[in-house]
Amino acid sequence: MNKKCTYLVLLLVFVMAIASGCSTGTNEEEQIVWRFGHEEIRGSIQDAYAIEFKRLVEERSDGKILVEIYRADEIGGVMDYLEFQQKGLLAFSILNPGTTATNIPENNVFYNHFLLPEKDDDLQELLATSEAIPMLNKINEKEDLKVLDWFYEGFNAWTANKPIRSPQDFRGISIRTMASPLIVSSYSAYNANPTPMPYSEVYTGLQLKQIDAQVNPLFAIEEMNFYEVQDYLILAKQDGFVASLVTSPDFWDSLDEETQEMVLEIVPELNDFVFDFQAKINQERLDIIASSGNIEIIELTDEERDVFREASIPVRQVFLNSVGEEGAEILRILDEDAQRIIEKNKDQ
Ligand code: 6CS
Repeated sequence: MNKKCTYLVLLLVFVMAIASGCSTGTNEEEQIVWRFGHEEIRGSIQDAYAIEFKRLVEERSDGKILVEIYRADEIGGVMDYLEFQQKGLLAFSILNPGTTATNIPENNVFYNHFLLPEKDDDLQELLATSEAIPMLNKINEKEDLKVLDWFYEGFNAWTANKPIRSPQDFRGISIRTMASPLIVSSYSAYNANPTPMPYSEVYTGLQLKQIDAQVNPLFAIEEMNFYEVQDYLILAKQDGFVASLVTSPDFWDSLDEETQEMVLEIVPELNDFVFDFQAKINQERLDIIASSGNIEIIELTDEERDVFREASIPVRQVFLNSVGEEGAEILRILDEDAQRIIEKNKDQ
């Protein structure tokens, strides 16, 4: 959606209320509306999270608060959603670092390849316990994003129109990535031509062969139909898709203590819910992709992954160059904690 259009739609949507939480109704009981934006389509992981958030908030506020969900591209592109959230035009949003790191480079920490644990349970433990997380949240708060939750949507897989088993195979391949500069650098380091473009244009881009490959979690590859227009699905487990539930500090501070407590009680429940949901839906959708007979699935061997791991090492410096001392400390702590958790749980 172009900027002019976006703002016209927004004007329509928000003309009745300037703040993210507006009141409706005239009688004794005023109803409050919270606008909730996310980056994905109906049926996605972010949508399941938003629907569960809506259900719990409406139930626990005894219907006093109504949550309105805005999905991908309904009132703008993801960068618009980031801007609306920072300005408090949305009450809550789900945004991933591929979006927020264009403004807050520290959030790219999750997109350092071969950093996050491969096992879902280890990754979940890392997000729940690492001291790096509150440090990262502090940085976000300075940029008008209050992070309430970081959650996992599954590992990122590649689809391509030719088999990719080594960085050599990426030569001449235009791979669509999100706009975040670190993601772009990661694929340049593998010899590919990273080509950022909006999520909603990827299917057509692949179909028209404007791009040769893309990277996303399995559930997204299925629901966006990317597997229909690609020949190979490559599982390298190089990184994971971590998203955040955010609000704006001003909106948060405007809530009374009881409402804040209600949200803070709901968030860990949502985190558990979405962790189980992502495991289920990613497996189910991998099965759909596999049984379609449309695409060959290649799971890289440990040796093949090691070659990519090696090629990804210099990109850590790209991350370090984009952040200050605090960002460097966040990477150090996250890496150390990930290694410790992997080692501790290795026999489980
Ligand atoms: O690739 C993207 O741009 C998107 N991928 C997912 C799975 N969620 C939102 C994001 O915009």
